[in-house]
Amino acid sequence: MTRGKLILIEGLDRTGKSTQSEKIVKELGDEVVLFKFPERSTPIGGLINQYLTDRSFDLPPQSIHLLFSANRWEVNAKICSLLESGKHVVLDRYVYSGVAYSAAKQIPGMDISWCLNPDKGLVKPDLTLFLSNQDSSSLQDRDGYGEERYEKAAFQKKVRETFFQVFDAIPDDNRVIVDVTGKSIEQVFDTIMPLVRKVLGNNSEDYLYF
Ligand code: ADP
Ligand code: FDM
Ligand code: MG
Repeated sequence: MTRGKLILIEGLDRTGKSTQSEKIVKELGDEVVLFKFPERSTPIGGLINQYLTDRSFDLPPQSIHLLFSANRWEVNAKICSLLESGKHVVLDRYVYSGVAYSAAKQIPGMDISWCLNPDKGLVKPDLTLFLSNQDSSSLQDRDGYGEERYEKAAFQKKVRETFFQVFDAIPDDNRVIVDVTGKSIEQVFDTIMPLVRKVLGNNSEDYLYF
């Protein structure tokens, strides 16, 4: 049996990651399992959820960074065993968000390399689709924007720049920047689904790791 493939949907807040991840899973049915990071249902995920939604619950940037990474490690064994069993896994955010949001805070010592370290050893996706909107300010009009800690225009702009620095720092031949500016949900889906199908069709057995 060939192993399943790991597909990651990345991007800033409200670029359509969850919408597109869910559409991929709906399209492919039983052969794929969806995970969303942060996974808020675990013990560590509960702390992360509190940090994101309750401004009176503060943590040092280093601590929350390590919790986001620990949250990925909490779920890692499950993801790996699904891949081994031949199921494909779709991720809604993962390591790149982890590094970009923390490094964007520009805390002395917390550079991209520091931020990546606790994620080293996690499986690298067979395909990463970064949903990129040229104008992050237009995203503020979408439902729910501004409810959580990082949803502020100035910080989002910084995160966008940092994502591209992270992409320069972490080589990945399987990463595609998808320009979603002005595209409808269906137009984005029609752009990404052929890329997903192509990756699912190749029979590489080796895993890549961060
Ligand atoms: P994310 O998971 O990246 O934060 P969502 O998928 O939750 O974003 O989408 C945020 C909001 O924007 C939702 O109300 C969704 O229906 C809407 N939306 C998603 N993609 C598009 C698009 N291409 N054009 C217009 N609205 C969109
Ligand atoms: N986020 C997400 C991080 O800061 N680090 C991480 O490792 C991950 C996975 O959490 F603002 C941020 C990004 C976003 C917030 O994400 C919650 P969702 O996709 O809106 O649930
Ligand atoms: Mg989402």
